[in-house]
Amino acid sequence: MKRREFLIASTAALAAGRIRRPPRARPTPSRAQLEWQQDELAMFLHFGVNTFTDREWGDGTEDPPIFAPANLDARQWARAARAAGFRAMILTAKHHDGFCLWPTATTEHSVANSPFRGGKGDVVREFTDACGAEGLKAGLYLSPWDRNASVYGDSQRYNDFYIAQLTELLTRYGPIAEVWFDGANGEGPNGRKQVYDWPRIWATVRSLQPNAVIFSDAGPDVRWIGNERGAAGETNWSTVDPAVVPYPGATGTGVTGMLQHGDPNGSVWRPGETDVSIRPGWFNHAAEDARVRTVDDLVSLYFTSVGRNSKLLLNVPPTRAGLLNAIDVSRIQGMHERLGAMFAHDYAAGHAVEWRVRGDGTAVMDLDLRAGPSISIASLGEDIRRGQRIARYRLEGESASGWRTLSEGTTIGYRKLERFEPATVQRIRLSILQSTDAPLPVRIGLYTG
Ligand code: FUL
Repeated sequence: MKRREFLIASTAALAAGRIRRPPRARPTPSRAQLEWQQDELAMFLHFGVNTFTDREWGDGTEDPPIFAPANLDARQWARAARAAGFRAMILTAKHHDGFCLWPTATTEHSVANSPFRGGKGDVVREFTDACGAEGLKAGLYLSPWDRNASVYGDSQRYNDFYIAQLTELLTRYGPIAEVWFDGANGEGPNGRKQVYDWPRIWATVRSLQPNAVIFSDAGPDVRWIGNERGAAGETNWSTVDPAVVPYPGATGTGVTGMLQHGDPNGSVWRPGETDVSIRPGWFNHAAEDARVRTVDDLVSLYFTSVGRNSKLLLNVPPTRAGLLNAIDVSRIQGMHERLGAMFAHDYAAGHAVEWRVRGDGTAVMDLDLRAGPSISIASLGEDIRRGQRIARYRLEGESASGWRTLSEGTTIGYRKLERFEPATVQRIRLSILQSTDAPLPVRIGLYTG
């Protein structure tokens, strides 16, 4: 359709009140946010004193000598991640127990006082080196809640202490692609109340690692998806209203909905990250070896995260030996192979697409498949460099018995995956029934599944 015709069509739709045009340009991703999303898969590594005490939340009284991984090999982590299609890894440099996996000048509660490499070890260094060697991006988790630090709760002093830790991590180890701030704080009613200086924390990341994305419930670059089950919202906008989740751990009206679904009229680009563990816990517990997620389960997590305009941050925690467990490695490898087979042949590739915008502002894409393959998966994608626009769509297929609806949905964004009953179709039609701005052509991939 020519630009003039399109303008007439969208003006008519606006006049009819079908499209709500925001007052200013809609948000679009930064380069770092775009790359973050295109990576699709990142591996989370929870590792620390909890690995040795078999706990999920340490209380900060652990003795550093208990941290004694005898065969730690970060290259094994990175090789397994890369071979399974992951493009980044994020390590818990410090969890809530306050134990630091690098030799820090800020506390005695660190690897420097453990037997690991005779007290000369640095897990963060081995981790970032391994990421570099395997071509993976490195990310770090630095828990704000610290149950060991004596200054925790003395707000100004702890903020200084925390900034010093962050500064060590962001200046010693080369490029860090993602800095992860969790929102947990389990202090009870009589616990120490710490007021975090988020503006200062975020400004520190910006100045020391300007290309990193900052993750937290409140972004500012990437938001938590709101649960640890591995499910992004079926409707998932990458834009949010920042006032609804003003700081990590905020609980208020609308927080869960904003994290899960975003907001079509949100003023900032803040896509959701879906973090979930391959095991029942975040840390490795040998007793849970029989409960590692199956390949089927992992594939379905891919559909409910990457396939819903999110990114999958899958936790695969190292064992006490300091290695990824063979069961976990075989499951992620199985997931990679299954997905590879599923998306090996795109039946839409090379077929002519016809695109037209109707008088009412809705748009239609027709794809002539001629041969009539049996398909059961569709991958849809918007060009998010121009923002996220689609709010409702329908996918139909034409066979000898006529047209039938294959799937219907709301948002698409970077990637939307649909599974449906296998259908032998000659033509495919995607109708964009509602959008927040002028609809643009969508990437369509069709697979047998
Ligand atoms: C939460 C923590 O409390 C869990 O232990 C885990 O690290 C999860 C990813 O974030 O806030």
